[in-house]
Order: sequence, then C-alpha cells, then structure tokens
Amino acid sequence: MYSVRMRATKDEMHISGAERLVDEKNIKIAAVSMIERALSHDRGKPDFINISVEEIETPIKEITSLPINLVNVNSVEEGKKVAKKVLSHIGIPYLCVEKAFTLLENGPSDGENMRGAIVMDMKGERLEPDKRRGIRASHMDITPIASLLLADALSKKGLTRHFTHVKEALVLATKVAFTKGSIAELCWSDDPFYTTGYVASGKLGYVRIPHLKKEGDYRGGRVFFVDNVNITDYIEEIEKTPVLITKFDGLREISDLNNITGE
Ligand code: PML
Repeated sequence: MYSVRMRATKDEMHISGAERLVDEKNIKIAAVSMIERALSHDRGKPDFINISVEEIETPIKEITSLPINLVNVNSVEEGKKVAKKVLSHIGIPYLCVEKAFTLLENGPSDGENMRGAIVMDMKGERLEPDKRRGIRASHMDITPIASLLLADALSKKGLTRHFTHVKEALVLATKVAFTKGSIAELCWSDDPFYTTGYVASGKLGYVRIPHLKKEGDYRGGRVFFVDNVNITDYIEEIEKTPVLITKFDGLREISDLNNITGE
C-alpha cells in the first residue's frame, strides 16, 4: 500500500489538501485526481502543489467508521449550543469547552487558523508542541465499498453535494476517535463558504451540526480533547499509523438531542 498526499497553497496560504491509501496500480489515478482537485478549488488557483507518494510498511489498522448523527439547527447560536451540550455530555469540562470555542472563533495561532489541530487536555492546557502547525491526522482512507454506502446514506438525506467534505471529515474523526487517549473532537471548517462542523467521539459518534459559524467567516479548525496521553506517542499515532475504514456504521437523523445524550 502507498500513501498518496496532496497539498496546494497560494502565497503560502492553504488552498486544499487530500490523501488516499492505495495499491501501487492506483497511485497514478489518485495523483491525477488530486491535481485536478487542487486546480479547481473554489478558494482559488494554487501557485504550489505538492504530491507525495510514500510506501506504507507498517500494518494497516482496519476499523469501522463512527456512526453519523445528523442534528438539525437553524442558527449558529443554536449550533454552538448543541455542540457544547454534546461535549459536556461526553464529559469535557466546561472550561475546556469554552476555551476551545474561543480559540477556534478567534484564530488559535495569533489570530490565524492553524494548519493542524489543537490538542487539549482535561485542564484546558494545549499540548501540541508547535502552536502554528498543530498536529495533522494523516495516513488514512476509506474503502470504495464503505464509501459507496456513505454516499448512498447521504443521498437519501439530500446531502450528496457534501459527500467529499463529509467523507474526509468522517475518516479523520474516526481515526482520531480510535486513537488511545482521545475523548472527543470539535471541528468546523476553515472554508468561508462551509459552515458545517461536528463533535465526534467514541461515545456519541459523529454528531454533524450544520451551522457552527456564519457564512464568509474564514476561521475554523479542530480541537482534539485528550486525557492521560503521552503527547509524543499520541502525535506519532495520529500522524503516522495507517488506518483504513472498511465499514460504514450508518447515519441517522436526530430530532431530539436527548435521544443521543440519553437525557
Ligand atoms: C461535514 O460533515 O460536512 C464536514 C464538516 C467539517 C469539515 C471540515 C473541513 O472540511 O475543513
């Protein structure tokens, strides 16, 4: 297996990124489709595209995706309230939840987005060694069959246009949730035209929330809430251990939040 990755930037600002785990015979197809994607992103034309191909020598961990729970909210205020309630139900202390929101709302790297994620412990301390880069989940993918089942489930809910966003976020969130020491993840996109985000955890699955920021806002990112981790081992696992999602655990609509929090 090979890890094929793409990163595109303009004036050193992030435009797009993607990654796949593929057999040798599919390296070329993956690389070409990533270049096409980099060249057609609505953030603009990149002036730098990097494609890397790396042989994977360690065994690939095969896992089932988190289940997707769709929550319906009508405003950013409501979206944030739901996200905070879900995080609190998972057991993330109030102080950490508030700190995470403040960081993502204001730009955690001197007012700018980070390239990767914040790692926050249960006291609200940031553990990532590089506060600009953060940590970047990598070496992960989903099989074509699991991906097809996800596409089918999304199409039944009229969400086909969001397939790529959801697929990539679900793959990442699943890898993070299955990493020892992870308790939850909070994310919303840094794409100014994409306002959806999620709270993911082994406990409550991938809770997808349509409004976590206002349209036009370029701020976004990820916070991984952790407990009892050796940060070096944690980063190594998130960034390097290859993970393949081989099963899709389904999607359901949550009309009453109490159905997932059990309250
Ligand atoms: C979704 O479920 O629609 C994905 C939400 C998070 C997207 C994160 C990103 O694309 O940066």
